[in-house]
Amino acid sequence: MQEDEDVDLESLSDDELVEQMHDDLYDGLAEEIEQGTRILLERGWQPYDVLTKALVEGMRIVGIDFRDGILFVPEVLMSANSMKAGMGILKPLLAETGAPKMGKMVIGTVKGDIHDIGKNLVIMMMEGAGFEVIDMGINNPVENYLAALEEHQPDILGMSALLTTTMPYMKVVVDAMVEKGIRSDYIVLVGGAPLNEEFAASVGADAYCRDAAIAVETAKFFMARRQGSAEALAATG
Ligand code: B1M
Repeated sequence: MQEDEDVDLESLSDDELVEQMHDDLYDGLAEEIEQGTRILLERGWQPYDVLTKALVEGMRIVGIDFRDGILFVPEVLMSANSMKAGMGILKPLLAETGAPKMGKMVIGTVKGDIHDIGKNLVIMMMEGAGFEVIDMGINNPVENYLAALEEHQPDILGMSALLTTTMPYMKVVVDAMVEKGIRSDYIVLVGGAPLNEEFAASVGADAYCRDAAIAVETAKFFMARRQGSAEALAATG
């Protein structure tokens, strides 16, 4: 790890560069993160590998020191902004164009929660896999979810929560859908670091998605099942 701010990123080996990017993310150096991202791509790295090995892993390290009281909110915000700068370069590469639409999803972070990096990654990966995605942003009360479902008529509702204090709000949303008699019209997928499968089942979601790649796989699985049932229904008249 090099502390020198003027380190020449081009001169580093791939492993050194990835390690340096973890440091730069930690230090909230957005320009360096953009440069490192570009260099790895120029060296033939797959966008998904740059995302997971350099950026997501860097944020994991930031999270440990945030938890332990070594980093504070302003510093972590700078790390988050640097991560977003790198994601901005990867986004068009992960989002293929012209692919037939696989389905439509609306997704938002729940009320009381302003974490959006994970949600944004899910959006990037879903768009890359050919889904149309409507981003509801952060801090969404139940009314926003219901309005978005009505307006956009998606196949999938996605919810994200990063705090143990906000994740129970997902049940408020699912309960409201049940109450309105629309729960079975949608596939409900949930995600966020503190969740797990048991929790997803307990709030009445269809599935928990551990990461963005699994969100894509899960969405495809449920869309295929849905289309299969529709075809079966049509066949039986
Ligand atoms: Co916050 N924060 N934070 N934070 N923050 C965590 C979550 C925390 C674990 C840190 C820690 O203590 N180690 C902790 C939560 C503890 C808990 O509840 N158990 C925490 C805390 C306590 C807080 C505050 C309360 C701190 C304070 O103010 N004292 C505060 C709360 C603000 C609020 O929301 N009301 C707060 C604030 C912030 C910042 C604003 C500084 C910043 C957010 C910036 C932003 O998002 N724009 C921030 C950050 C960056 C983090 C950490 C460090 C990183 C989160 C992240 O972006 N990870 C985080 C520590 C950690 O998680 N290790 C932490 C990278 C991202 C790619 O992963 O979000 O898990 P993740 O998303 C993954 C999967 O979870 C999944 O796919 C994604 C991609 O693979 N996924 C989904 C996520 N959503 C999905 C939805 C789906 C499917 C999959 O739908 C279908």
